[in-house]
Amino acid sequence: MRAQRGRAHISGAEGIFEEKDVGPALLAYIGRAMRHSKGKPDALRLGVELVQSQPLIIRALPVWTLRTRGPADARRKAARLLSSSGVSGKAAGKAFRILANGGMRGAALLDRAEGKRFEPDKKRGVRASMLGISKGAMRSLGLALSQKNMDHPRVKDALVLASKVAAAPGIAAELCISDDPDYTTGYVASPAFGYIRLPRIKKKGSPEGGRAFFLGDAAAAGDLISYLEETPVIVGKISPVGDIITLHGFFQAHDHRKPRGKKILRKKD
Ligand code: WAQ
Ligand code: MG
Repeated sequence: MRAQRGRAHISGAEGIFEEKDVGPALLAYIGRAMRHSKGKPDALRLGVELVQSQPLIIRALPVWTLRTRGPADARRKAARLLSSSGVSGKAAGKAFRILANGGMRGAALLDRAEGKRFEPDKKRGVRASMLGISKGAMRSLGLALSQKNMDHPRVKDALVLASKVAAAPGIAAELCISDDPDYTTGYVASPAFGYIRLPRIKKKGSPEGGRAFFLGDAAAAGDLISYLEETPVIVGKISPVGDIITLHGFFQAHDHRKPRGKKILRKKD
């Protein structure tokens, strides 16, 4: 689904569905576009296509929410998480500047060392597409999120997208800030840490926002783009949804459990 008013992009969303669920899914997308906080669209396009190859089944990233005081604090914490995922300060700084400009439909694709960009079209960015979640995983996710008071279609969509991106070969991390003026929670996601929500990462009313994907291996950019755009991926299992914690507590828990990451984590909040 894609909705716009004039040339301005209002909202876009997609999923992978069984044939019998396509109709209800389209109706739900229409409802979401017509009630969007960015205003009523004057054009709404729906598209349906057959998934041609067997989707890859992946597990969703674990979810955490960090305690943040405001935009400066949330961004500082995002930068710390990115740095622990192997993203240089230079690359992170570039991503924050791109997101501050807003206006992209897709994500910026940057190498994690220098922040060099790899999107074929820098205005549009790279779209993660061909993604979805099984009915069973959707039900478990709804339950797990509602226990923490965060069951919202936006969170589910973002988690599915971030889980596909994090499962990509060669991805180090992702940074996301919504471009909706009313939605101020962003996230950093990485295969090493999971999906870490950052409330208050922008001021209410701000039109800025976007996504940046950080590449571990710049040579793999072509393969990564085709995976993101074309490989069908379905979330078939979820991971735990955690509480609101401090960055210090988060790093301590991860250091303690020695997860997939091989990096040395800094411990101070
Ligand atoms: N692929 C790549 N980039 C995308 C895609 C996609 N499929 N969809 C959106 N973007 C980019 C685009 O630049 C948008 O401007 C930007 O991301 C933000 O999109 O846990 O609502 O749909 O509370 O506004 C995250 C936090 C919400 C959810 C993200 O993003 C939570 C959100 P939006
Ligand atoms: Mg948006």
